[in-house]
Amino acid sequence: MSIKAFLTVSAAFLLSGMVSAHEYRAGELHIDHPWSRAMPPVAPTGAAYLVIENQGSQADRLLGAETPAAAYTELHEHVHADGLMKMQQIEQVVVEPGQRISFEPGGYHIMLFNLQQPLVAGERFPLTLRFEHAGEIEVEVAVEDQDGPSHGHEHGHGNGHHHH
Ligand SMILES: [Cu+2]
Repeated sequence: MSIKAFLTVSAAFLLSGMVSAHEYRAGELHIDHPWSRAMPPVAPTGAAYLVIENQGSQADRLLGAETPAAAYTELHEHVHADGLMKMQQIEQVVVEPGQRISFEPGGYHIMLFNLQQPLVAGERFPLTLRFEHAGEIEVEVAVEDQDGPSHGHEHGHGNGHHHH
């Protein structure tokens, strides 16, 4: 193997290591890659994203979430209103059998209010998801200094930067 090929492989390995997915299972629910964007230390709020897949035969509902990283959380979605994107609180997120729902910038997210600690890239914090049927699932949210695994379109949310 040439030096160049070796370096390329190493870089690819490092990169994949940094964004390595982590996943969780509770009953028929599959939770993939909870993550949050790194925020400046003064930021009062943040947001957590993840993917919920229902591999069972009955619908379940995400009712809320708790984390020591924030005083309280709300389930949010983004909506178009009068040509503007804005976010609003929702009571629950229904996950139908076979459905896969992505929480991502510009869409569903778990809003973190009154951050109790800075969201520093590379660190993780626990988050407990509360489902109607699956009950409580504790996951670890990876803080990432990037836009996350999905690079879909994004609308302003806090002071997140956007690089392409
Ligand atoms: Cu929000």
